[in-house]
Amino acid sequence: MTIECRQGDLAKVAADAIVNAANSSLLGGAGVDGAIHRGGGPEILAACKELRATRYPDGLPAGAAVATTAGRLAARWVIHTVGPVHSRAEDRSELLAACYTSSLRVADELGARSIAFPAISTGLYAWPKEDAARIALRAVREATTAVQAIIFVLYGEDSYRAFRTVAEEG
Ligand code: AR6
Repeated sequence: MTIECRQGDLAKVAADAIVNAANSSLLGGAGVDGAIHRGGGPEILAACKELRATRYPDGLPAGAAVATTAGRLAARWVIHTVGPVHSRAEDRSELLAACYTSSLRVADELGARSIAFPAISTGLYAWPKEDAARIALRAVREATTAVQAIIFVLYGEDSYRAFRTVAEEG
């Protein structure tokens, strides 16, 4: 398995699956979520609404993951996961790690060989970037998966640097 960190817009990446940092409603939002729905078009939202009407009437819980079409995006599938909101009072690291492992499990079910992740929870959900990078990289390195290529697509220079620094620590 290869792990790559690159700077850019996740919505433009042509991996088999790209992972959306969604919220429990699955009905869209800002950040990566906004970019994915904008780029993919209404098919993604329609699939998310269907999921809410069937498997997830109460929404998708934090740490879980579910796939939909990627609509007009270059990827084949969007895997939606919900990161935890960062808390100083409570350690939610396990939930953040679970976003990565649950997404890889869904990717395996789909037969995806490449997957691209954003830095889940590091935007609106306020997780410190370097800590999030450590949790993300450990989770994917320790996962048992048939996925061959994992790409972290980092939006800003600071996120990219945080992931690069942690990746180089080994
Ligand atoms: N490509 C890659 N990374 C991006 C992009 C992009 N196009 N846009 C933003 N980022 P966030 P969260 C980075 O807020 O913290 C949404 O409203 C961003 O700079 O997208 O998990 C959802 O609906 C940051 O480093 O996700 C939820 O309500 C990282 O992606 C909530 O935000 C994650 O930022 C989820 O918050």
